Amino acid sequence: NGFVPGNRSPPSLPSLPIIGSLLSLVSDSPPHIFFQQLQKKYGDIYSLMMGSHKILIVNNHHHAKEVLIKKGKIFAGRPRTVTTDLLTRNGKDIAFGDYSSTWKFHRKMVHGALCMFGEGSVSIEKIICREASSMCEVLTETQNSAVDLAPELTRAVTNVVCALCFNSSYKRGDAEFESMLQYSQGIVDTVAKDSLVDIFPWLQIFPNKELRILRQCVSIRDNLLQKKYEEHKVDYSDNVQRDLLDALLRAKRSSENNNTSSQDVGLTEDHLLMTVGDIFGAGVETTSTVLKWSIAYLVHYPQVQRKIQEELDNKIGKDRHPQLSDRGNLPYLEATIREVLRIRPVSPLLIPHVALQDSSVGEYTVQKGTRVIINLWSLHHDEKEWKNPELFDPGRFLNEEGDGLGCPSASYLPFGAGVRVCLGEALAKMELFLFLSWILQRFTLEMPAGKPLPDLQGKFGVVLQPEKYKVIAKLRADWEKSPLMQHC
Ligand code: HEM
Ligand code: PLO
Repeated sequence: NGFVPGNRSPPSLPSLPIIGSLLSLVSDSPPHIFFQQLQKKYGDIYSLMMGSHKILIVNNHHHAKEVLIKKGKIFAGRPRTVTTDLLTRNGKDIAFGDYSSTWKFHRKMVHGALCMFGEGSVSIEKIICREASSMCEVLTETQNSAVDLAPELTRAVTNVVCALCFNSSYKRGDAEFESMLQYSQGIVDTVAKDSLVDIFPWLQIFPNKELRILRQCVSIRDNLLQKKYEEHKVDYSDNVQRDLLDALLRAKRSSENNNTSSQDVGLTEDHLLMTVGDIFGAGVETTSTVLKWSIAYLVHYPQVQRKIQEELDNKIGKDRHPQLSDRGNLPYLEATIREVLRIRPVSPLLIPHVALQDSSVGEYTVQKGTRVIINLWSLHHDEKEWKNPELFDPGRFLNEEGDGLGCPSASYLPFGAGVRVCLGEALAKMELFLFLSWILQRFTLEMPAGKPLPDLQGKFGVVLQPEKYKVIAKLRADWEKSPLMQHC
């Protein structure tokens, strides 16, 4: 009938001159929910204008996979925005950097460094267990009092990524750690939120509180990164590779010895610093956020917590610590982690992608330069794919017999997919499994008497964070007697 796929424009929101601001002004809902609501009127895939930029919003998994996997390379670009440019020295990092040979090279380097730790003598597992153990000691001390676990969870996660990036770690109360917590929260609160300056860059010339905070926080972060870099240069040796920063330094030196300009291969000091900055930042903010969500849900659903503990008691007992090789034997814990990542995805809109050439999604044409937002929230809350998507039910990830994992829907991409898939997926999964199994083997998490349960809505930003809450970590029956209490 003359229909050619890919020659139609997607439904489009009325293009008002300031539609960008309209999004945040017209709706009380955060963008991922608002974009999900707009599906009713415009369908699963629609476009809108933010300032002069055309944005395509994708709300179902078929189209999402076409963008991320089938046409992954075409949609592998990243937009430049005022706030991410400030954070990354104009896109010299991996996550917000555009598709280029430099970007590919740095992704490969990080991948290599992460693999080295998997096989190397100090395996990631050992590092995570060391931190889990130290965290459990602190929880034992603060037992029975209401505490915000966030700082301790974050310190544990930070130390894992610190070991990976800088071969260092932080003690409790370390001033540098406290300052990192502060600047990082400041960055999360202000970067990549599609605020007005990102839509209308000329607004930068006016005083802007958020931008001022971002500049301040980035400058504190940059000083920290620079310090680590200088320290590494001093005791660097070609023969030992202690961490990611050493791996990057080695690549830089070898390119310099071969007389290739570091500019050409993207191994300038800026690029090195921004790559470690990404891994350090992502390593800290993502995993700690998921741990905070997990604990919030566990106190809301004590029956889920009990079931995980039963599984831990049956499969591991109280005489030894959980280890990575137990992962296959603890399907209910694994299912709970998957359900947390479904119901509260860390990155509900992923990071925007950009079409590097003219292309299409489904039956619609997409012009080069269009920004594509994958609404992971819609994928994870799609009623056609998930029964009662708002309900927290780890059981949905189990097979029919309930003794192993199943795959309930293809509409599940917590780490993205394709060319831009998360670089830390394997690391994050190891951490989530080990930290949660260590905690729940020993402690039961409860709300302090008379306090309301944690809020489950979340604050939208570059990561979807839960609001602060306090819980009580109660040592489980018989734990004082466990041999693990003596030498943990
Ligand atoms: C990108 C999720 C942990 C490093 C991403 C993306 C998502 C994601 C959704 C964007 C994919 C896209 O734009 O298409 C998560 C979740 C985590 C997690 C749910 C924890 C549970 C980590 C960790 C690291 C990391 C621990 C570091 C070791 C990165 C990097 C990118 C990325 C570097 C950018 C990749 C690129 O643009 O090429 N992650 N992440 N992530 N993640 Fe993660
Ligand atoms: C978190 C705050 C840090 O201070 C800087 C930083 C670097 C990398 C970012 C991360 C922040 C937030 C989560 C991001 C990560 C890169 C990939 C990851 C965006 C801003 C996700 C989930 O996509």
